Amino acid sequence: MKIKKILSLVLAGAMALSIGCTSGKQGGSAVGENSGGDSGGDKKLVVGYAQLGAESEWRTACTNSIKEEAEQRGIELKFSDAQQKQENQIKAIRSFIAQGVDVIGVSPVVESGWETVFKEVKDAGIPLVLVDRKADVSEDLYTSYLGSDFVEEGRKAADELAKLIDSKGNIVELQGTVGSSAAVGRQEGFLERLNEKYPDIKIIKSQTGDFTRAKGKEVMEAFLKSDGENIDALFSHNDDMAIGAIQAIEEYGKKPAEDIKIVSVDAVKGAFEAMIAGKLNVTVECNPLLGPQFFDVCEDIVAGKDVTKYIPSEEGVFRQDTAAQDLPNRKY
Ligand code: GYE
Repeated sequence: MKIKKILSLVLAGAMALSIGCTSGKQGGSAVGENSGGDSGGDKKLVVGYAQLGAESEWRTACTNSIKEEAEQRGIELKFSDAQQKQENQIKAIRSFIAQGVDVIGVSPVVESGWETVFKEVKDAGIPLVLVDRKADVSEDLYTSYLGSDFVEEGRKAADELAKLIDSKGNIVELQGTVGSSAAVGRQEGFLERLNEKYPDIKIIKSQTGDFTRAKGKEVMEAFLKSDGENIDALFSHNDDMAIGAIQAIEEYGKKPAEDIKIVSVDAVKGAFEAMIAGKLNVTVECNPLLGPQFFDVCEDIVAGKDVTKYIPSEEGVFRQDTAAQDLPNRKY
């Protein structure tokens, strides 16, 4: 009797073990335990993340958030920086497929041109999560999109800017990367608001500064050269370009945030410093700390849970008058 009992226990144990071992990438329980960190012999969750670049303070915060969170959860992260080039992102995704990762995350530098490679991901049976920026593909090609409502950010920026110039005047616009969902959405929301509510605000110049400080400065210099005496305000699609533009405005001999009002997007620390120095009026928040939400989704997907198609991040607006109080609480 006793021996029988021991034998059946051993058998049950062996079975449990073999289930544990074969619950490969789609296995639920193994992943739940993994998320706690070191879970004995269980398979680690392996995630490939194709970051788009390192063009701004926002991007650095986003990258750090993802790397730190992966480490905390004991997730093996394969990270790639595409230096703002779509072809590099596509290469990275293909290499993640070849390595057989459990989930792929990508922040698409531009919206178009993803169909082929996303289909390859789907054919390989690997779930795909869009992080931060959207791609213009059919919904069956990705599992979830996690990020900001860029159109809403554009609307908020228009309202803030209108307040600063009494709903009338000439403005210039520094756009983000051409064809990126962040730039497309921000411009759409901004224009929508101008058309609906502020007919006396005119955009007299609009050009891309590719989300970088250097380009923001260069393009603002060109705006000032041709229309310097005519510009009442600047709408910049991100803080880095606004910070570059501030330099250009000062070098031109005008006072940023006074002679030329400035509203930008992101709410990175550099923007708070500029507001405290009285050189930037408003920044609309766009949250880059996507690591925790990203790996929550990855773990849920692999555990076979239902995930929503769009996961929004929460965001606010910050103005010059409270910048000094706000800065110590900012995490990026
Ligand atoms: O606003 C900008 C960055 O995609 C939301 O990309 C992101 C944008 C962000 O370069 O600073």
